[in-house]
Amino acid sequence: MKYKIVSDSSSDLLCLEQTPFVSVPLHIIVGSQEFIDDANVDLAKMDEVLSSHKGRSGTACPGVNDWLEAFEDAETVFCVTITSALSGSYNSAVSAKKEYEEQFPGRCVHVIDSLSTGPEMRLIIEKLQELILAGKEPDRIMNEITDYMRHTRLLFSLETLTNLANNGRISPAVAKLAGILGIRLVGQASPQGELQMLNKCRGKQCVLSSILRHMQRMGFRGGKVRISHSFNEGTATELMSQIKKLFPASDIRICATRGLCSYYAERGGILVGLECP
Ligand code: X90
Repeated sequence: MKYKIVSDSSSDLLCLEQTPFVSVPLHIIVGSQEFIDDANVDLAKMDEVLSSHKGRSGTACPGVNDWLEAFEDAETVFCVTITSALSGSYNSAVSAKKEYEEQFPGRCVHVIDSLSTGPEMRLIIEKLQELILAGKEPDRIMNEITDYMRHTRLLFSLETLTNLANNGRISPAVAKLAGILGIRLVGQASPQGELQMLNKCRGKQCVLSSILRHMQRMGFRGGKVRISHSFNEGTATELMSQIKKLFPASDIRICATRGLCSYYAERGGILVGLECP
């Protein structure tokens, strides 16, 4: 085995065809219960436990050993993490890289800070796979992926910011908007990998037109779009058909958020990763 792609579970991706791939789970802790964000996580149960839970809840990123286990025996690893601005996942992957390369001279781990999460990570992973399958060398792959990441964005719509606010992942100014009922927030991943608000919406139509407007402002003219939704397939599907209507050539795929993104995006949340020129 030569190449392997590894990411943390915030990518909402469990497996990949044709290329060795492993997802390393984050953990969601609700009172005395812990949900491991792997293929077996019971998302309906987690949602139920969270909605009746009154106390604290939080998350934990993978530890160094979790990453090492995922690297396994690969010669060259491309490791894609959630934004280092909001999680320790990247730092722990970098420590694992150092340990792995020391222990196995000749092997190499490239850790890529997505400065994002969910569907934008999937775009990066799919591009890595494409470059691997094209037979390119690791240095060339890293150059091309760095360039590709200048042309991907993340937009999202959130119905509540409670878990982000309670865990200190958003600025106090944004956190103030957390409890306003009926308001949905449309935002983007900032260039520094933080959550940045763009506008407030009341109702689904406003969310859809706001996302479409921002996509066009970012220069989207019909490339790849990856959508993750948290218990909101309806809005995701509607967004897909509106994008298709404007840009018939776009390549769009929808999936459900796994544990980590479900916890922070909460019920109704939509995440959109897109390519732009
Ligand atoms: O290390 C950990 O415990 C994980 C912390 C993750 C915190 C942020 C998760 C965000 C998930 C929410 C909306 C999109 C925000 C994107 C900002 C870059 C998704």
